[in-house]
Amino acid sequence: MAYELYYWDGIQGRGEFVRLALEEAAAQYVDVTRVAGRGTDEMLAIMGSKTEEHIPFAPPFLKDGDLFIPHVANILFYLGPKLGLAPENDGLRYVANGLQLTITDFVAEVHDTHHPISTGAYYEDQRDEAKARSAAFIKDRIPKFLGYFERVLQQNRKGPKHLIGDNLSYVDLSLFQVIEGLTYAFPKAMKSISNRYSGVETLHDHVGNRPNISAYLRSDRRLPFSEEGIFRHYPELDQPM
Ligand SMILES: N[C@@H](CCC(=O)N[C@@H](CS)C(=O)NCC(=O)O)C(=O)O
Repeated sequence: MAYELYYWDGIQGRGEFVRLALEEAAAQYVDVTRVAGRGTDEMLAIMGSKTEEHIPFAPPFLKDGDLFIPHVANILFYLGPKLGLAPENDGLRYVANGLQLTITDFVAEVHDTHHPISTGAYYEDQRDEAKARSAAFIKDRIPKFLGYFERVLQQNRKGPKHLIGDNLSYVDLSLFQVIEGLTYAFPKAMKSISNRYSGVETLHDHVGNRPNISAYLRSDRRLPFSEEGIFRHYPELDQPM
């Protein structure tokens, strides 16, 4: 049976981290809110259900049979072994999960660059705070997170091609998406650090050129970045590092 992915229609958002894993593995899945006749109402009905067991708080969530599995890192922890995108070794699966949770933290900080005060308020009503938050994010947090992932790559005893061992994992796919998103949101900042994190850049290029990922990126299943998602481009928030 096909996996069912629930996420807000029309944006990449956090759902994209799950889509990339499903696409790389050529898994059968349904992007439910994009299916005519199903749509966002079906997702909201599950989240608001008064009878379903184990209802999710927020999308993305995956439905596999009777199971609802929420949170990107948790979904990927579940899917990784089934899709052949997790380490074989049990202990290393927790290492992968730790790396993915670091990406979760990074993504939350990306979100806070444009919504530093309230998720529920308009960007325009928190623009000044967003400018201050983005400046600090560019100066301190991008280098700290990317520097960390660069070290993980360079210190991988199997070589710097992957974050863990010598096989592709879902964490590699997620780091690719982080670089895609940062490059969209903060092009000046990212240009100013080009070549600084060579291992991360190589991984990004390598993932983007994988046959299934490259075909997906060119397909209409890959939604464009926009100012509705997590990675938003507001020129006033972007500056060289
Ligand atoms: N920790 C969750 C975060 C989920 C999340 O924040 N989802 C957003 C969309 S990307 C949402 O709809 N949140 C609703 C809310 O927080 O009220 C994950 O990594 O999946």
